[in-house]
Amino acid sequence: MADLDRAAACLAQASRVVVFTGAGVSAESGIATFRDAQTGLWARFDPQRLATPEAFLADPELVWGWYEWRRARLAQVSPNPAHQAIAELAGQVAQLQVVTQNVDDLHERAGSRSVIHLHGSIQQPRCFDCARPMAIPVAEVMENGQRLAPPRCPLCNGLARPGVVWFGESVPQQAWEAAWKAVSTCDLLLSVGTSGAVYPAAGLPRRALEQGARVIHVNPEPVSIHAPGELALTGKAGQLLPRLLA
Ligand code: BV8
Ligand code: ZN
Repeated sequence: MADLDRAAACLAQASRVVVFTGAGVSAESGIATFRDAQTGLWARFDPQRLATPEAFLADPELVWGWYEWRRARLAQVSPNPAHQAIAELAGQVAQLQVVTQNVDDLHERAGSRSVIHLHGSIQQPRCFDCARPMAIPVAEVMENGQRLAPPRCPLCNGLARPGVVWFGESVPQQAWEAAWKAVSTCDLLLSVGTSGAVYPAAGLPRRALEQGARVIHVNPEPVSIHAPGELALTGKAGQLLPRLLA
């Protein structure tokens, strides 16, 4: 039985599904992933160097400018067929929970509800000092690498920071607990477009396998699988998911 048929059979038997996504699910919307050597976000900047509180404090204009460029880019793109197929899946299974590592809002814009954002949201800037949410209109167009001074908090004069989880920062407890609970009780985890490089998020598919769920990976790169309950579909999410979830 072809892998896609096996995956579809798994899905047909599933009633509690988690869709776990990474940057690859947004790639066909035109949002650079982290690891694409040519266009990836790492290509121009090393997020591990930039996506940290230390980097922000050392050079707020560089880091704020990088995130605002990403936020301006997001305003110019749309959800792709992968996001849409995931949103439609909610009407086909008894329980569906989307857990994303992405900081974009493309799942929500495709119609997915109650998306768990393990690494926060680029759409929710807040004050670095008092954490007050700050509604900051995004610049129309920005060049990648353009420096921009972050606005100041009207309450305490602290600097605005992106509402994302940086390296070395903890995943928000509520988000982590909700994700852990969903993964611990699902009978199928669909892992879409992730290199599995960043922890603790990357540990979620293993948790699903350990508790007896099936795991299906969707990635154009081959994904090494370790357990009988695991399946890897090689291909782009925007092409495979509409066929798998049809
Ligand atoms: C934590 C938000 C600790 C920001 C992100 C040393 C010091 C400190 C911590 C660590 C350390 N060593 C390890 C750690 C832990 C660290 C970590 O895991 N580091 C890695 C690099 C080794 N983790 C952390 O720091 C986490 N916090 O550990 O806290 C702690 C504990 C107690 C108290 C205090 C602190 C927090 C990590 C969160 C970082 N923030 N994002 C921003 O966006 O700028 S991570 C960011 O990178 C993403 O959110 C995502 O998680 C990750 C990128 O991975 P992917 O999404 O998988 O993307 P990638 O480009 O890698 O892969 C894309 C995939 O898609 C590829 O496989 C590709 O083939 C595929 N693809 C491409 N096209 C398609 C496709 N698939 C389908 N269809 C397509 N069309
Ligand atoms: Zn403040």
